[in-house]
Amino acid sequence: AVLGVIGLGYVGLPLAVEKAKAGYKVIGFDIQQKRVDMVNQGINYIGDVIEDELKELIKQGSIKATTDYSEINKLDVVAICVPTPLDSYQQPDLSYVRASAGEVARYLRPGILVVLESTTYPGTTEEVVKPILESTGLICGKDFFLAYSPERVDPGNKLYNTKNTPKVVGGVTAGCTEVAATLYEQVLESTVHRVSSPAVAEMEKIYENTFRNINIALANEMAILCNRMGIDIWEVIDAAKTKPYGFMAFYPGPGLGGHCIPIDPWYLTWKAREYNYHTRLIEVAGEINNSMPEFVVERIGHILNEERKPINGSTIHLLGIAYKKDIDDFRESPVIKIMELLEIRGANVVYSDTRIPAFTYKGKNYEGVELSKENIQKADITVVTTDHSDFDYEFLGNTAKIIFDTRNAIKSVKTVGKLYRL
Ligand code: SAJ
Repeated sequence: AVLGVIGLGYVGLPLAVEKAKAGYKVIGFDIQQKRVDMVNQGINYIGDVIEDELKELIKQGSIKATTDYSEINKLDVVAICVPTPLDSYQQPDLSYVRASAGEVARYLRPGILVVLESTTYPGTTEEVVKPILESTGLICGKDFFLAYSPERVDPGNKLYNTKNTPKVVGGVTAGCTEVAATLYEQVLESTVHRVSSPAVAEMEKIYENTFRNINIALANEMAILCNRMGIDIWEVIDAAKTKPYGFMAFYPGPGLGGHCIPIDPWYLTWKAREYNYHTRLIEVAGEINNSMPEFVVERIGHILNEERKPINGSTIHLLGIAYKKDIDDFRESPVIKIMELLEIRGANVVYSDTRIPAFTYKGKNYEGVELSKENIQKADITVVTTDHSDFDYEFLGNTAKIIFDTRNAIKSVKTVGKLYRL
């Protein structure tokens, strides 16, 4: 069988590799020629993909990538794994999903299975994708099959990957569910959990990510309150974790980054309005999470004030730009927001992040500096914003005058200077 994956990003490429390893012939589709060329040269750009495996699969001819969507007419199955971002009005932007469904419709072949994997609001598969495909005159469930099956990749997770993470599948008809579930059972090692409709599968994914968002917001609110009360939130969480049942530790941080957790709940908020429901908890959690960059900057101000130093003119060294540890992605990273807020206040902000040696944001180029003795000693304060494993925290503890640790990364390290924590 020939399988297609539309969208060769952090979801699509690992899925394409898994399907090819399972013995399928895979065609990857992407609008970015650069990505298509890299895949065809066996060059990997996604952390969770093993480059040697990709090279081997390309050499065997098991995988190829193309920007020519007409090759969809060779497929038995196609998975749509394109981004579902928010637009500038915080509204769902399904333009990539619609465009991909449009291409599939253009080359729709009877008998094909179409699976939407992108995280989206409940109703998308039946209300958006199905009509586009049925505009061809072919009937869903009869002439072709359509299902929703959410991706569950956790970038940088060494334990769980596309292959061994349980998969949820919901088809438009019982037949669609069966066809899709059978495919995943052949491709993945993990269990496949069938649900009665695409909407159930869409909702369970959004629920998973909203669950994380809300709980992180609670941890952040507790951190703000503990700071006012002079209580160490990290000690509180470690103590709460001793409860062997019914408690799940989440940690405060400089804010919520990434392209899923901060974004997905707003898809639900938007759809809920159609049903006259106001998702208050999601909105309050969003306000709390979005307030963390300001909270971090406020704390930096207080700490420098202790040294009789204004933020204005101070050199502030941020450790880590990525939105979470051990990855190289800075999209939606709260650290960028912190940088902006500090620069507005006249600070001289420098950063170190080996995974992100340089980046451009709002037309301005930023270059990282190395975590050297000289750079640390030049800074008026060193802020741990991303707890990358490869930062030398002992060295930092022995060198920095003042450390503000927003990730509890320093933990048991001896510090010669003053150590503050979120
Ligand atoms: N964060 C905290 N405190 C925590 C946990 C996370 O502040 O206790 C922050 C992180 O620093 C990061 C953001 O939240 O900025 C999101 O982190 P994340 O751990 O949820 O990781 P993502 O967004 O890369 O991937 C998540 C997946 N992660 C986990 O379940 C651990 C999973 O929810 C989804 O498969 C994935 O989003 C997705 O694609 O939906």
